[in-house]
Amino acid sequence: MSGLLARAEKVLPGGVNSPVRAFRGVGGEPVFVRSALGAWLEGEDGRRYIDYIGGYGPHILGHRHPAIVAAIEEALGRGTAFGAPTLAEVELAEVIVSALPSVEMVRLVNSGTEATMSALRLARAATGRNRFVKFVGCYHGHADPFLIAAGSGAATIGVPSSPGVPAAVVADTLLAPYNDLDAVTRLFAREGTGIAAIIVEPIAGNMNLVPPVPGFLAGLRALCDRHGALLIFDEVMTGFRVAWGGAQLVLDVTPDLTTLGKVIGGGLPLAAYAGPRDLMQRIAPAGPVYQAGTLSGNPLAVAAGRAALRELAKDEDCPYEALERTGARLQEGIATAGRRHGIPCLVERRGAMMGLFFTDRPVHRMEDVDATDRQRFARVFHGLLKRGVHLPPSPYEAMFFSTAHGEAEIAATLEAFDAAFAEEAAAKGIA
Ligand code: KE4
Repeated sequence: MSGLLARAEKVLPGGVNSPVRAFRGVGGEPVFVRSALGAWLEGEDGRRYIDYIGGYGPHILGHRHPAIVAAIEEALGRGTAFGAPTLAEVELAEVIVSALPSVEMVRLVNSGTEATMSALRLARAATGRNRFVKFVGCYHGHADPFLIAAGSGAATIGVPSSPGVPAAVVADTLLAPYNDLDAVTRLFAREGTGIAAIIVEPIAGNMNLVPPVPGFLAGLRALCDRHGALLIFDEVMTGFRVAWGGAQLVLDVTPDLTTLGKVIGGGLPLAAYAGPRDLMQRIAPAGPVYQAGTLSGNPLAVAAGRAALRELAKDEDCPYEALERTGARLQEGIATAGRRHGIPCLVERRGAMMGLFFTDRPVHRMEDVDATDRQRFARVFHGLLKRGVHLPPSPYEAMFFSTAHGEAEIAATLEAFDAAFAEEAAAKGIA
């Protein structure tokens, strides 16, 4: 173990401040990052890596985008946290409202966890019901009600349902396999009048990238309409990542509430929950549903988020069109390299997020991900890392790329994949 990790583990559980960073999903020691710029990370090890973690989502424009840096510096010149309303947070909320037809009002918070726990509280208050449906492998942050069969980091440490969460709390959490509309239909048949909401990642990104099968989300919408439950789209990851606005526009299914994060904070701590006026007006102080936050709407985070969305909203040189071109080349290049070396792999992609699975079978739900060759993922992960390409350190995490991933980064990435696959094929005696 390097001195740095040993030192970190003395004062930080696992040496990290978020479990997935500890490399438990792939083995080995994490790279401690000293700085980042564009598509590149620079490690304390003095090495440079093409970054496909992307901060787990925020850095769709690359690290230290000049417009975001300038916006933060300008805001810093006026202060950091006032505990008072600011014009900037109103303007950010107005941009979000303009981007999402399902949204009339927004509440800014500091993390995706806060956004989803607050959206659930609101749904329970609005319906007078307590039960809700989540999907195995979806991750909605670490608030108690969601920490059962969770994805993301919870899946890498083998405790998708955490100790410390009272059984009474998760008694109201109903589970179904992702993409299994029949299972949800049966839950409503059994519990219908007691279910406040369904919360779902419209494109799942916390069991790696698992897209919805045709009809799945529309089916959830119909079930909620039929039984008077609310549909919550957790777009913390997909919001403004898969398209301007988010997955709900691409997939043409309208949720009752939406949670957002990552991209809208431009790399600083900012998230949101949002929806129609009649629901959001129930939130204190407009209504009785309490939710608060000392640093909510923090001026630096709001400045970063506004700058990011301003860049993403540009028509000329549309970032989403560039990301689509980059994504198509990466996806095809990696899949081709897999075929070339006889390594069965599935490369999923939606917009600027991508999923890599070592399997020759379809992947529609968590059990399919569990059945993929996760040991191979770990070996290829390290084969890429030593060649200067840093994927998220887990077979349960999606890859993120940015507008800063240009020709050189694409070429170097595909070269590293080809070499890593060749190395894997040779090690496994694959002709
Ligand atoms: P945070 O509380 O970590 O800001 O957001 C929780 C969350 C909620 N909803 C979705 C769809 C999310 O993807 C997340 C957080 N995503 C993970 C990445 N898979 C965070 C990475 C980490 O835990 O360090």
